[in-house]
Amino acid sequence: MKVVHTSRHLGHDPRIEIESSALQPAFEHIGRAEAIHAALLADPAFELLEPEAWGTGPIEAVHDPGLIRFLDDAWSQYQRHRPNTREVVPDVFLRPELRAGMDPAVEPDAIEARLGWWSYEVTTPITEGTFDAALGAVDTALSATALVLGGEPAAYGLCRPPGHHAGTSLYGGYCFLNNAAIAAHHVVSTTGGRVTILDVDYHHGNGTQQIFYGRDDVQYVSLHADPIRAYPYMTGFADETGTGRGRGTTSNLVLPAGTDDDAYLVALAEACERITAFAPSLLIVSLGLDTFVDDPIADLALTTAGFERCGELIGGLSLPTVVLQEGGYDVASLGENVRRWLRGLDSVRSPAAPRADIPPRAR
Ligand code: SP5
Ligand code: ZN
Repeated sequence: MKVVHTSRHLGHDPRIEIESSALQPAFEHIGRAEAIHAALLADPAFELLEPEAWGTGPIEAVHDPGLIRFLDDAWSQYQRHRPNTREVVPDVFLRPELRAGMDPAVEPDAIEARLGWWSYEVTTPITEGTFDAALGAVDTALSATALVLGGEPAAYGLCRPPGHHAGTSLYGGYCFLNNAAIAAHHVVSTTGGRVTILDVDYHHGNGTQQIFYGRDDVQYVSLHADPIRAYPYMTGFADETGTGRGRGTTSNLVLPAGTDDDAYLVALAEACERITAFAPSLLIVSLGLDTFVDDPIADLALTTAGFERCGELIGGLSLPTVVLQEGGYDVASLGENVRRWLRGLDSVRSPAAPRADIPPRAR
């Protein structure tokens, strides 16, 4: 299987984050992607490639251009009056009640206010090279997608930073730009096909859900810890199923603490049924390995062998499949968990079959 990877992720280098009301070593750090890279490099079943440069066009098709401008200059604007700040994090947030009864707010000028305008939480520091790393993760996602549109049955994009918590005009949850959503929109807009994003990260992908909530050309199916106890707490409940044209195209399957391999595979089989009913021309998997039994910020109980079974089950859908990295924080096992998940996917696929519903021009 082809793997897209870039060292540009090294630019996003947080050492600390605020989590559970305490200052902690950052859970989302460069060692994660380095561990996955090392595990795939050591296995001859994987061929590593650098991404191409896609520019900001495909990003602006999904995100507010103001968010892109903010990410481009937030770190340097902050340094101008607070020099030598390593990790930049908001102190305040714009809640509508702050301006209740007044004129609606417009994007403010002060960096403290801009941080609280574009972010919704405090666990996602911006460092000096964060924007370039986020652009590199989008290039990685789009390049992996191009491989699959070009006829590869599957490809993996080692995206870092991850993307599924980033919304149209919002960053947070270790995510700045929504790699999977940008890839999905690119497929829909260039091929006219339908896309499913299957999100198996431990956390609900609030950003991906928001971006496609009113659309019927991209299905969003997520398995995640019940938001009654798990981040992002505000979204991901089972009764969120889409709106307008998008009614019925969002599925949230919520899981109790301690869910093990067998119980998880039952839920994943249900997700596969909903995907089959939607009949997409291409599948994008938002792959989080934070469902692992030893993950430091999560409470599910999947094993390395369970991840291989998950890959097999999804491979059984026989859809052209783009796998994009999201979360997973037990760095000691992360590389092997990704490797086994991808080997599972690959083990059941037949060689690339031409698909009638993707025009040859776009492949
Ligand atoms: C991509 C991704 O996996 N983002 C996850 C972001 C979660 N960040 C905040 C987590 C706060 C959870 N606190 C759980 C208490 C366990 N010590
Ligand atoms: Zn996660």
